Amino acid sequence: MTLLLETPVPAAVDDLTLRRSAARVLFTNWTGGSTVPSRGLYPHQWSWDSAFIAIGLRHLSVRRAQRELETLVGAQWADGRIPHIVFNPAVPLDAYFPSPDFWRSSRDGAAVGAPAGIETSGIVQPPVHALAAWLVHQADPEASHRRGFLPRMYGHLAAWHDYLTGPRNLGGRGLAAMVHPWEPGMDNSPCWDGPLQRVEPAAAGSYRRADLDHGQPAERPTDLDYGRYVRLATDYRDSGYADKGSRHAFAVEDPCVNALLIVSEHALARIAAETGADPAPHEHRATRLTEALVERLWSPDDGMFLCRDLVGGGLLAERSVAGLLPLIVPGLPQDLVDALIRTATGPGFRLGAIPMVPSYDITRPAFDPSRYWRGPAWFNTNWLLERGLRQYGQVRAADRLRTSILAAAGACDFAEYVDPFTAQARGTRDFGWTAALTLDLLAAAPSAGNTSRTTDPSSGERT
Ligand code: 9WN
Repeated sequence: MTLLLETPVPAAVDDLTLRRSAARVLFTNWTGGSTVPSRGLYPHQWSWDSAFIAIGLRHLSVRRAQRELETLVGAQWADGRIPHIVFNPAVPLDAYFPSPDFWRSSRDGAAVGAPAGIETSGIVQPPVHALAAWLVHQADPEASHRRGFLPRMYGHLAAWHDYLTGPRNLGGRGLAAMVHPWEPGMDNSPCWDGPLQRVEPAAAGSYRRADLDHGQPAERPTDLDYGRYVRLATDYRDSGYADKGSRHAFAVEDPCVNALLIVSEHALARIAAETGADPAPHEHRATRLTEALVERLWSPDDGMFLCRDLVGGGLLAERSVAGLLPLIVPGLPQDLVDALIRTATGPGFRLGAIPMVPSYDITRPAFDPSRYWRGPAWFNTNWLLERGLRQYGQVRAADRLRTSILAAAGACDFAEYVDPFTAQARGTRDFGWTAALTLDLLAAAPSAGNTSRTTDPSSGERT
C-alpha cells in the first residue's frame, strides 16, 4: 500500500536551532536526578514521561538518560509496580493534586510493598521503560557496560512486566488491565466516558484541583471527570492498592498500553541476552501477548484496535489513537497492518493530510480539537506512529510525519499538545517529552539513510 500525502507544515526554525531549544527545555526541567514534564503543571517525576524523556536525553547525555530511568525504578514497589508519579519532597503539597498526602503510599501501600522512604502515587502508566532502557543502552553501549546499566535495570524491568501480566491480568488472557483513567496515560479519552458513568464522583468541595492554576479549563478535563478520577483513586488507595480479588469499578484493556508492553517485552529479551540471562521467556511472552492483543482487542469492522471494558463487558465503540498504535508491534498479520494504515489515513485520523494525527476520531461527536485527550494531537503518540509506519515499510509516510512533527514542535514552544488541524499550541509549554522526542527525531536521518528500520521497533537503530 502506498500513501498519497499533502504538503506538511513548513518548518519555522532550522534543525540546529530546534535542537538547541529542545535541549534547553530538558536542561531546564532537569531536577538533579530526573526530569519534570513541566515546571508548573507537573512538578514531579512521571513514569511514562521519564521513559520518553530518557529516549531524547540519550542524545544529549547518556549518563543523564540512565539516571532518569534509575531514579524511576528506585521508587518501584516490591510487587513490581512502577508508580505513575514519584514525588519530589521539596515541592509544596499544594503544587499538584493529588499530592503525596492523598496517595499515602508508604502507609496505605505497605502491604503490597510500597517503599517506606519515598512517596509515590499508587497507580501505574504505560510500560515504555524497557524500550527506553534498550534505546539508552544503544546510544553508547560502552558507557552502558562500564556502568553496568543493563544488569542493574534488568531485574526491575522483569519484575515490572511480571506485575503487569500477573496481578494486572484481570481479564485472564495475559493482557495488562488498567484500573484508573490516569493509567493508560490518556486521561479523559472519550473511551472512558461509558465506563466512568458507573462511578459516583467525589464531592466537589472535598479536594482542590491544582491543574487549573496553570491550564485553560477548556483544554483540561471537566470537573465531573475529576470527581470520578478522585473517587476511583480513593477507593483503590482504601483497598490497600490491592489488584486481584478487588472489586474495581473501572478496569479496561487498552491497545496502546499492551502494544507498548509487547514492544518492551521484545526489548527485554535483548536486554536479557546482553546481560547473560535467557531471552526466550520474554520472546515467548511477547508472542503470547501479541496473539491476545489481536484476539481480544482487534475490531475488523473498525479497521483498528478498541479498548475492552472488563467491568461492563465487551469492546468499547470509541475510536482513539490508542487503537492505531499497535502498528509498533512487530509481526502483525499483513491484513491488519493494511487496515490500520487505511484507518490512519482515512477521514477519522487523516494521517498525511493534516499536520499531526489527532488523539481521537475527528468524525465522532466527542471529538474536541483543544481538550486534552479528546482530539488534540500529542507528540508521543505521533512519534510512536512514525516508528510503526517505518517498521512496516511506509518510509515516505514516516518521513513526512517526522517532518511535520518537527515543524509543529518548532512552532509551538514544545507544547504539551496541539490542535491537529493548525498545529497551534495547547496545554502547557516547554513540555518534557515534546522536547525529548523532537531530539530523537532530529537524530534520525530521513529515509535515504533510514530505510533499514523496517523490522524491529525495539532495536533502536535510529542513529
Ligand atoms: C495525571 C504528565 C502526565 C502525563 C499524562 C497526562 C497528564 C496527569 C494530569 O500529565 O496526566 O497523570 O494531572 O493530568 O495525561 O499522560 O503522563 O505529563
